[in-house]
Amino acid sequence: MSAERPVRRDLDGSGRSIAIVCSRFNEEITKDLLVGAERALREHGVAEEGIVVFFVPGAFELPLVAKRLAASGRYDAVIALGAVIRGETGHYELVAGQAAAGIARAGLDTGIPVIFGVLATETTEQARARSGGELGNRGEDAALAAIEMARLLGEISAGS
Ligand code: INI
Repeated sequence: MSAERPVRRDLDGSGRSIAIVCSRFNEEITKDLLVGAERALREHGVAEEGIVVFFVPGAFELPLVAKRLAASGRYDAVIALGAVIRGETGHYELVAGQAAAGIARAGLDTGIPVIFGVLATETTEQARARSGGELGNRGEDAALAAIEMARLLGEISAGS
């Protein structure tokens, strides 16, 4: 079990609408990232109906769906969750690199925060440690980043 993370009182997600796109590849890991992300969103005030989850086959498919969701105008932020593990693939660099580049592009192209919640590790054990194990949960980190970025971009738009 991961150590319990204190609620960040400065991050208030109430009234926010957040989409999560989650890869099914390495599902044993990504389901824990998803649990962590949803829990952190709820703990920081995002209502149940403000959280929408979509699934894709693998990390390579995350950017297209993330971009479509970001461009829809329905969400304040999009969180992309996945796990790319080198031990299990010869094309680790390609999948991880394309996922990272595509997720960054989705945010830049749409102006909506698209958060990179993709683990890229050497081993399954390293991924476990970062998805609710001794090194925390990258899904939770991604949720907090989504709320922070939604607030920041809102403030910039409002001119404050
Ligand atoms: N997808 C992942 O999310 N993680 C991986 O580790 C991985 N490996 O090992 O190859 C992976 N491959 C699938 C890829 O993301 C696409 O779904 C597939 O190539 C179809 O486009």
